[in-house]
Amino acid sequence: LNDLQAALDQAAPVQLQLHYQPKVALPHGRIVGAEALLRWRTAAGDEVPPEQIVSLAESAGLMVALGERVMHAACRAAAAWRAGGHPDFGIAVNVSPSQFRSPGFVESVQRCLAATGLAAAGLELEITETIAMQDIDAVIGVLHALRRLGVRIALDDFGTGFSSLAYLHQLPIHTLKIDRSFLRDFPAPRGRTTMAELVVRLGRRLKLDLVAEGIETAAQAQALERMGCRGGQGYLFSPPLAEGAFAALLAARR
Ligand code: G
Ligand code: G
Ligand code: MN
Ligand code: NA
Repeated sequence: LNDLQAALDQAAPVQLQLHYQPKVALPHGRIVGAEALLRWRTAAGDEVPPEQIVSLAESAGLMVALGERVMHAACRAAAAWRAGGHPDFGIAVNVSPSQFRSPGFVESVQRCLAATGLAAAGLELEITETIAMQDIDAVIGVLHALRRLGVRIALDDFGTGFSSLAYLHQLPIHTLKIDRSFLRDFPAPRGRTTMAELVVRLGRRLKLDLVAEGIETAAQAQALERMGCRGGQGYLFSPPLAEGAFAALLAARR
């Protein structure tokens, strides 16, 4: 915990880094954006998994500050990539529960866009079912305020939490992200229905954009595209990359 506080205190945050995993159009893999993912290598050289960083930061009351730092860095990078020849590039940023519920959250998003010059449509905030299911009316209010800014909203890890379908229908979101656990048995032998397929059908029925996570094989990418899932992330295309490596990949794919 003291280490995390120290990592946050540093003027030049070399220990805390953002990696970027390409988000691609299916089935071919043209890069349309990226998801920003937190990485922390401690001074002692240990890699701390992002879930652990987030839960540490949450319990220490540091998550709002950390979340703002992440969003700012990701938006700054995305603005540069849009200006540098990828005008439709979209950056996806994960939002933690305490961050989403903090009173000034919508204003902090607005400030971040103003400070980085990123067009609102270039930012997609990823919220989890845990966020979405608590105090649903308040959540819907915040989501509408974010939509009024022009920001996009994705529901992350869909299907792994406890959201009810009745609530899903009410949530003003743009995108459903299909959790990578659903791709483990996918595609299935002919005739067998998979969870991935059910989620894609549900998303299409609700007229949501779909992004499948954890795509590892070309067969998965093709099957998803055939069902109508137009977005994907996964090792088939690229793992999360450090900022410089991601920029190089983006430049090479122009
Ligand atoms: O990169 P990796 O697969 O290890 O990330 C695991 C999970 O950690 C992500 O799916 C995401 O939910 C969470 N995570 C990564 N970066 C961030 C971040 O900046 N903020 C929040 N709240 N969660 C993040
Ligand atoms: O936000 P979320 O928890 O979904 O973050 C995605 C995480 O999943 C990334 O941190 C990344 O390390 C991991 N990941 C990304 N692509 C793949 C993949 O194709 N296979 C597996 N097993 N993990 C992946
Ligand atoms: Mn995510
Ligand atoms: Na996810």
